[in-house]
Amino acid sequence: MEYFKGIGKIQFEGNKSKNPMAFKYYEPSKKVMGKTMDKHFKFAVAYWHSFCNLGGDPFGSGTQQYPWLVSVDPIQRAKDKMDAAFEFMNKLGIGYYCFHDYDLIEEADTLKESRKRLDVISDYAIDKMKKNKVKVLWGTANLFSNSRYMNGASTNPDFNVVAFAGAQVKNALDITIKLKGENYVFWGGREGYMSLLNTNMKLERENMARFLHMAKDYARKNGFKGYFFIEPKPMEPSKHQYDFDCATVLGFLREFDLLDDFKLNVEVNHATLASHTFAHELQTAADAGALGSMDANRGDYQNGWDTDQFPMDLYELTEAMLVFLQSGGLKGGGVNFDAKVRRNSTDRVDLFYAHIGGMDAFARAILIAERILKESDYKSIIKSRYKSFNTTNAIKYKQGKMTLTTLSKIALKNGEPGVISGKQELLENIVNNYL
Ligand code: XLS
Ligand code: NI
Ligand code: NI
Repeated sequence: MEYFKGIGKIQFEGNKSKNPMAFKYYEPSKKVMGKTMDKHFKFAVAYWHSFCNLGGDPFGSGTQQYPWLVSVDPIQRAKDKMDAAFEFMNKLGIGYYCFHDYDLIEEADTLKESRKRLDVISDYAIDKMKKNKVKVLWGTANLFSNSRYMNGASTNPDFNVVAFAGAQVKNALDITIKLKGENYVFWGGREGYMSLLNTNMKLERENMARFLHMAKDYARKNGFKGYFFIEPKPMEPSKHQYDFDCATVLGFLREFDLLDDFKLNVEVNHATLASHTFAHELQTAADAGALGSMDANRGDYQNGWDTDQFPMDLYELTEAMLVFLQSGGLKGGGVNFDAKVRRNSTDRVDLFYAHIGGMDAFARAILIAERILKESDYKSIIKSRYKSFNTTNAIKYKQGKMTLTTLSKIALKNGEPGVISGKQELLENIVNNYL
């Protein structure tokens, strides 16, 4: 069955084109800073938002009528959903997808039965992936939807729930490895707390680290070569999540000796929920050599929750691409559209508009960032801002060959420092001029 009727393969037509079903900026083979766009980005579709989520919100049920979800048989339903997903990815020309275990197929009543279902659908996926040029960017386990995880998964106070989560992660790792997934994600939606009054935070964080070590050891033993990613988010659904932001997660990974295998998956709106910019979070991850992957979306200036809108904000993305290009890109990951069409965007074609727009926004932003770096004074302004660190004394300082006493002597000799402008408005103008 064809689910997206009347839609052909989406082509690059350039920015003069008025065709809403064409890329204006995303040209997979175009080189930016010596690397093709498709390699820079490795765009991925998020299975959950695009093929499972019916658009329900706390005030009303779903609005989407997905023809691939009508069969009464859960296995058939999963296969139909996969047919729709592969048709969509082929037509869009997107090379990757990301999934939670129970996006691929619904969870059954028992663990055993769920595993059987996962085996069936991953066989089906292997077959589809052979016939199509589509790969798995990352897999993950949904350790937050089922009510058994209401007090957490690996951080649950009940060891039996921890064990259950372990079984689920083992299965999710097995199918990710089976599908040659390039990475594996942990997003700890319920790994946190609602009230500190009932929480042993120290034990919960230690348990989380133990759990991650076990998962990593298991996956490595079973041939997994990719990276594990932690996806920081400050809150929602928990009031306080342990993986608050990049800096918090980096501290955690260092504390528990996980930084070699674990990198970060940075999501735009998770950054803003943590009161950071996306660029700040990317920079924090990159500076630690841990910028693994991105979840692309955007939040809303008025709403303080995870709206998961498709990324459209050119200014935000350009700032992000400046960090991305200067830090040498992603470690193993790609750009996953963890975004959903609005609840009232109910035509099948809306899913195409959303992804075309998101891919074009990233492509346009990277082209702008490239020009800023190559043509403008942006880099030289920053360089000059730090030029005092090239003096003999400052070099000694950077090499750690200076004491506080010497530092003090320099100050006594040089006297009051001059007034030096930070030039923020000039830099903002430069960015705007290239937008
Ligand atoms: C939720 C997260 C989630 C992860 C995968 O806010 O973004 O979708 O990406 O579990
Ligand atoms: Ni995400
Ligand atoms: Ni999110």
